[in-house]
Amino acid sequence: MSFKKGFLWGGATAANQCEGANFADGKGISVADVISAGSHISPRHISLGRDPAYAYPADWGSDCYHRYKEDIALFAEMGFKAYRMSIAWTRIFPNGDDVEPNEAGLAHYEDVFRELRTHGIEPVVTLSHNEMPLHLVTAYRGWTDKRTIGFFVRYCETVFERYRDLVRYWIPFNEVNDLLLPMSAFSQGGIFHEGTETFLDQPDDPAERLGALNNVLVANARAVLAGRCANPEFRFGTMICHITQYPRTCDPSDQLLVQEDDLFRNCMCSDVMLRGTYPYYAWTHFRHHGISFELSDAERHDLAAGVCDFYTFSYYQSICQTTRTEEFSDQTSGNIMGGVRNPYLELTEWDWPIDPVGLRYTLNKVYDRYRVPVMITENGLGAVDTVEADGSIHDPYRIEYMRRHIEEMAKAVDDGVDLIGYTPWGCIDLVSVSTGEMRKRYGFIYVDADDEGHGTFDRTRKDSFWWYQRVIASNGSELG
Ligand code: BGP
Repeated sequence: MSFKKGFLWGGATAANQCEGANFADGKGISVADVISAGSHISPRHISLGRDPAYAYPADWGSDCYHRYKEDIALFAEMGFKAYRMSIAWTRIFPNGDDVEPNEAGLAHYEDVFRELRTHGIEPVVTLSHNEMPLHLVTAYRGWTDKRTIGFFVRYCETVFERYRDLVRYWIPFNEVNDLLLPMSAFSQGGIFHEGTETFLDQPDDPAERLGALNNVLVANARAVLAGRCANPEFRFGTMICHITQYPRTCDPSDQLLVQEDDLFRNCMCSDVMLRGTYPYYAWTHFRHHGISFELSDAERHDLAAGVCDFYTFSYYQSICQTTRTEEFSDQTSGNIMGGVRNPYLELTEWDWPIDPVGLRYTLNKVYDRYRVPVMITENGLGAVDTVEADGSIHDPYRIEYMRRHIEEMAKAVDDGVDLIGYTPWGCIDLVSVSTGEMRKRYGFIYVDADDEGHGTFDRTRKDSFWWYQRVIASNGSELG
């Protein structure tokens, strides 16, 4: 086992899924606050306002806003070296286009970062994790409007200035490539189409959506440039939802299909963010799909100048693809997108394929492509946990999932990949983004809350808590 000294073992959350306290201290309303509760079988509902017929799980989350000191103490007890979290944009600029920031929001995160530092935990901070101010959706149509770039950069400059000595690692956008899919139009693009009912099934205008994504990529570059002025020590990461793909057969047509889709979905955004320019295959794709958008000289310049420093990605699963759809029709679900079933892989309770070896494959792929340090900023198993009569929670399935993934990470390090950190998702139980449920749990720490937000919200250490504590203490060499 070969993780480097100072390896950033930790965990990850996002404000809208764990903070709760949705209307506290001047916070504005965000896109996450109008996406209703749902379940595995009933999709989350979207509207441009709060509909009394629905409940909104962002209202309660895991109550981390109030309990962050207790939570950080638990992270420290596990031995965390890093904690990936997000700032809710609406706590800093409640409407997004405000001229002055909300001091209460700024003060809150300052307290959180100081608390982390007190425990020797490095904050890794996402600036936009499905938390765009709703006002930017209704007044500007989200990222379709270039003025939104300026609003985002002002927000970034504000937090860079305030936390310049407290935070070093920044991730401007969570899973930036999700906007390549229609289901992220609202939550990431701030685009609401008349007739939208649910998160999973939104009307779509691909040209508008990809134009919005271009504005996001320009905003990312300008955030990097602003950050370098604020503090040259800042380090900026991509965050790609990497859906690793395999051809279902060795038919060369399946290989080509995967090559094309992998480049577009998994590589295009990080190519722009790390190489500073759109790759050739992007323009081909745009041309074939009748997509064009405005990219000024200044934007081209900033994309080239404001490249990121390290590569981060989420990894939960892999999928197969095939041109032989009649022969292989079995589908699996997954993070953002599913695919054709891989007969060699088991599925989680939510039908996501489990593929630890694919993580080693992916780490080698992305490191070979970019040759910058790599961090895995999300990975984990969503599962239902049972609380025993004595209050204990035994989660051997989670330990097994993570053990197998960490083993493959170690092999990737031996392969030569410069892996610098691992922050598995939902280190403390939080609300699922795809289903809005609480029962789909990822945490090492159990939160006593149900899908309706009922419960004490008390925290309990699961078996995986003690296991991960040993993993960190041994720098990844004790995985048993
Ligand atoms: C990623 C998101 C996270 C997280 C994770 C797990 O796409 O960045 O916010 O939620 O998926 O997905 P889910 O919550 O649907 O289980």
